[in-house]
Amino acid sequence: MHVQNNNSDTICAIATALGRSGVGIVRISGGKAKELAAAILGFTPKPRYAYYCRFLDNNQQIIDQGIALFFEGPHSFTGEDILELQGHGGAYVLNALRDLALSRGARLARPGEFSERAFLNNKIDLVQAEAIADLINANSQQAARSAMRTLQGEFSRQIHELVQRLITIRVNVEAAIDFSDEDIDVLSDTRVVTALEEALGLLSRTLKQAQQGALLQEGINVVIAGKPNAGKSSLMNALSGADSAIVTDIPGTTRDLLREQINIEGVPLHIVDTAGLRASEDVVEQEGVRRAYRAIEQADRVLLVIDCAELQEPVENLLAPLQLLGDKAEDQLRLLQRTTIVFNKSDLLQNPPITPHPLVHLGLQLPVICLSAKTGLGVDNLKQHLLSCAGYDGNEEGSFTARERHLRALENCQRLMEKAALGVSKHSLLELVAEDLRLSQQELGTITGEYSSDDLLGEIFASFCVGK
Ligand SMILES: Nc1nc2c(ncn2[C@@H]2O[C@H](COP(=O)(O)OP(=O)(O)OP(=O)(O)O)[C@@H](O)[C@H]2O)c(=O)[nH]1
Ligand SMILES: [Mg+2]
Repeated sequence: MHVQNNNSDTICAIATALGRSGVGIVRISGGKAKELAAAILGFTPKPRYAYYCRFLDNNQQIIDQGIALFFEGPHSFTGEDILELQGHGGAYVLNALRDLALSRGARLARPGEFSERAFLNNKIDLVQAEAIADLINANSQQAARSAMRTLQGEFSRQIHELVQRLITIRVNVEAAIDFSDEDIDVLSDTRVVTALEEALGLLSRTLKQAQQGALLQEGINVVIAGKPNAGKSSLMNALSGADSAIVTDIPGTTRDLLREQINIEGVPLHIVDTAGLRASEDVVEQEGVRRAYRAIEQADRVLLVIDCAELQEPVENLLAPLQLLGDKAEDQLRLLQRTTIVFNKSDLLQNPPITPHPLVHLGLQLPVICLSAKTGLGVDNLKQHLLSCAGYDGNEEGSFTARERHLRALENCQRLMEKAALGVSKHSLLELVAEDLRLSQQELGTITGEYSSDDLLGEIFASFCVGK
């Protein structure tokens, strides 16, 4: 396992947010924590006792009075000795306590360094460490609960179970290679095939739960695009319930990208309003349109907003603002697969279609939604549609927070195991099957941190806040 060479330093950080609050916490972890406790408190605290006492500076002046807690390693969050000083939550007191620890040999902790030490000392694995950051960043109950499930080890438990199953299968396959002269024929042994199928079933359930968790954590990017005056900014305001975008009847009102985040059933939607798509002589507008196309390229879902007055236009005309025609067929398809047609201003129609038929282009069915950004009629429909496009199954109960890198590792593992299963059924060389199984186990190891490069660890912990 990777060990940082400065792991022996004693680290210190203000663990609470800066500002004014009732309580603020300074945290110290490492070999000098006990000695620092004796100096600051004037006595050596017993582990796991709460002391209401004075915090003294190097001249025995009182900085503050509060609660001191001492945890002796390995029975602490980091696995090292930890001193926690809970003082009054103001900048002066907390800075003074931190500086005092620094003057007595501690150094400032890097972001996430406490969690990194907990990982390096085997108190938690990598997914659990990441779940701490996800829990702190969670802004919905669903996201917080799925982060908590990972933190409590649910994700790790499933990964370990998969690893155990893979080890058993590998032992059988390796034995068949080693004793190939003898009478062990693994390929006709249905146990290996069944075990692989069962493991694949478990893996696909884990992947599904992880996808739901990742969705709750990261959400999807939705870009509102269309011709000027179609009502894009009005739709942005209707979705967010705020009056953030300027709406006027002058075509070309929106010039720049405007971003809002909303939560639908806990799934974060990052919504982008864009400039109306049209050819323009105006340089500012031209730049706005360029930015709009760039946003469309990066969107998970594009809402192509069209005025209901164009309801009867042929589909080619309706899609024209997306400039599909100049692109390659596969690019067009990729964009269309991410596109929903939104007919807006339905309040101006006598009989607005309640469930409009999908429009067909290049053999693809494009979903169509009819709504009024002005009255709000149909906007809930659009929200449910976006949730289903995102793949959210509404079942937060079973999900656990996961990141893009976990999903990638699980998908790689799935691919390798399927290849191994195919190898067994086609009586391929056992050595090849064994290698695929070895690699699939390694993929799982990257999730929990058994196989991780220093770069990856650095990247993960650098995104944490200081003091965690
Ligand atoms: N009747 C009706 N009018 C609407 C509706 N949505 C938008 N409008 C009107 O259409 C005009 C244009 O609305 P915007 O939201 O500014 O349109 P936009 O697509 O953002 O326009 P640009 O930013 O210029 O590209 C305004 O006068 C809105 O009041 C709707 O659902 N019904
Ligand atoms: Mg606008």
